[in-house]
Amino acid sequence: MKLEAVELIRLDVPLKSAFRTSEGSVTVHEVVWVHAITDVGEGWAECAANALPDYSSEYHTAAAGVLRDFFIPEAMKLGNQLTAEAIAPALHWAKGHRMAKAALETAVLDAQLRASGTSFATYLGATKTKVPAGVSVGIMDTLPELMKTVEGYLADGYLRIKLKIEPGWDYEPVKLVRETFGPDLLLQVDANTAYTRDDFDLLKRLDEFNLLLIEQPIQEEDILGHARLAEYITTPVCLDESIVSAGVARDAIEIGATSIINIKPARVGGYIEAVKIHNVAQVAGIPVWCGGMLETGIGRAANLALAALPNFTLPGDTSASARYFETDTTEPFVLVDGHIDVPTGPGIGVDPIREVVDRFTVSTEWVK
Ligand code: SMG
Ligand code: MG
Repeated sequence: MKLEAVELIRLDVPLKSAFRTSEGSVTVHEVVWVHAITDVGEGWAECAANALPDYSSEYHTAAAGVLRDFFIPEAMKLGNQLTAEAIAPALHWAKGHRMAKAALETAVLDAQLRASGTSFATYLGATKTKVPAGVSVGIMDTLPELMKTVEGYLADGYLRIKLKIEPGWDYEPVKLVRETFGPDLLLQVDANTAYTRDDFDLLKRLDEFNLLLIEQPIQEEDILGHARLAEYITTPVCLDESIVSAGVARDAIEIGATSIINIKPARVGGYIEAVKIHNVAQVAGIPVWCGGMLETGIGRAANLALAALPNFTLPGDTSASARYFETDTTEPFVLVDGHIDVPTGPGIGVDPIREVVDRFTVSTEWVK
């Protein structure tokens, strides 16, 4: 297999409503796609980097730049030795930029699997044909607005609610949701690093709500701080931003900083590394679930395949297309009895809808 050209596409996909986290608010999903042209066919991937370097240091135009200037030329240098498995070793010299690396690896993997008639699910080792869906609920201006939103998602059939929290939007909203929807609701929170080591008493107050987990309460580099917090509170601590590789996952588990892991393939450099984290966690008895970066269908399809691996035992942020988009870039993923079907076709199993993609495209750049 050989990489002949890559089209980098910048899309602006409108969201149905603003999505606010402790890091900021987005109303448009601004994203870069990698469209790989190989001698055996084409492949697609959505790069998870946000418009701003707020979730991590990566952002979409930087991802496009590092892909164009370094990663795509490096993959082209592999000549006919190109495989998806060869991408990470070839890019190993370059520090960081894991979302950009993941996008290139995923696009090449999509081409490779389409050519061999293999689905992502089969390649990754999936054992399920559908996966339970949770939904991530942004920070709202008012409590009534939050209640109405949660009620709507429960009516849709979502099996688990994740509330975004930050200082000033934590105890009260969590209490209200727990009291209103009862003790059986699967409920968790995500702080996106909004707290510090000085906030442990505040976070301990959430123990009374029997949450499934608290996700990334403090700074991503502070793994020891998370271990200290995990000793201090009863709510299980789940790391997201901190876990950037299987090695970090192994260490974080060993020091007790995380008893559940949110796996996002983009954050860790791709699906191959994501499976390694799944395996490390499985051996350690640590459950995992699949996170999300507001992906359109192109990114969501591959995440659903990953979420079908055996140690993904908690509902993921793998929501239906309608959670975010009036119009998705692929055939929409729909919620049926709280679950979403894992794509079965070759590669990611879905195709971009040309006229929709054209409508949302801001710019394209060919790298040859
Ligand atoms: O795809 O539903 C989704 C988004 C889920 O909350 C979500 N993602 O930290 O887990 C997380 C956030 C990051 C979003 S950055 C805009
Ligand atoms: Mg998170």
